[in-house]
Amino acid sequence: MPIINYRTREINCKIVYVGPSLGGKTTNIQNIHGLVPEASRTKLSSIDTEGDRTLFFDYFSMDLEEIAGFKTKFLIYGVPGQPYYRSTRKMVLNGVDGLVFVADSDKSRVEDNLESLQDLKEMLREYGYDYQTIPLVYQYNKRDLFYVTPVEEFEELLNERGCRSFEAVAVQNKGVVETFRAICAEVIQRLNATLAQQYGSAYR
Ligand SMILES: Nc1nc2c(ncn2[C@@H]2O[C@H](COP(=O)(O)OP(=O)(O)OP(=O)(O)O)[C@@H](O)[C@H]2O)c(=O)[nH]1
Ligand SMILES: [Mg+2]
Repeated sequence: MPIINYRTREINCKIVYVGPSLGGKTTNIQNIHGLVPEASRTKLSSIDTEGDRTLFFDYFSMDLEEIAGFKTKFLIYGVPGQPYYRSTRKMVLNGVDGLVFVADSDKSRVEDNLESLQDLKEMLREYGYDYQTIPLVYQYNKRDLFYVTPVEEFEELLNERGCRSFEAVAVQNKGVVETFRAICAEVIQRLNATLAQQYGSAYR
C-alpha cells in the first residue's frame, strides 16, 4: 500500500530492486538515476564494498506529476543481494509497493536466482504481504554473456505468476528503462485502484 498522507496531500510509492548478489540491481538503479532530471530527484546513496557488492542499500527518490491532486514520489531502493545481509533486505522491503526481480542470466547462477526468489517469498510472508498479487516485474539481466539461461527456462523457474519480464544488459543500459517503466505502470495502476476505492465515484 502506498503511503498516502491526506493532510499534506502527498503519496509515496516504494519500488524495491531485489535478486541475487552481483545480478545488476545497483547498475539498473544507477542508470535510472542518471536519466531522471536533476531537479526532480535526490542524490543516489549507495554504499559498496570493494568488488561492487552493495553493503547497505541503494536509494534515491524522484518526483512525479501530481496524481488526483496529490504530490507523488517514487522511492527507489536496491537491496544487498548477498545472503549474509538478510536483515537489511528485510528492513528495505518493509512497506514495498512494487518489486523488480533482477535475475543473473549467467548459466552458473541458476541456483542463486532460485535461492534469492525463495528468500524474497519468505520475507514477504513474514510481513504478511501476498507474493501472488504484489506488483512484480522480472528482468533477465546479463544477456550479453556467452552461457546464459534461456528465457523460457527462466519463465518456468522464476515467473510462476506470469508477470511481465524483460531481457536486459544493464551495463549497456539495455532493457533498464523498459523494466522500470513496467513496474511504475503497475504501481500506478494499483494506486489508482486504491484511490478510486477511497474516493468512490468522485475519483477519476
Ligand atoms: N556482463 C554484464 N555484467 C553486468 C551487467 N549488469 C551488471 N553487470 C556487472 O555485474 C557486477 C555486479 O553488478 P551490480 O549492479 O553491482 O550487482 P548488484 O545486484 O547490485 O549486487 P549486490 O549489491 O551484491 O546485490 C558489476 O561488475 C556490473 O558491472 C550486464 O548486463 N552484463
Ligand atoms: Mg548492489
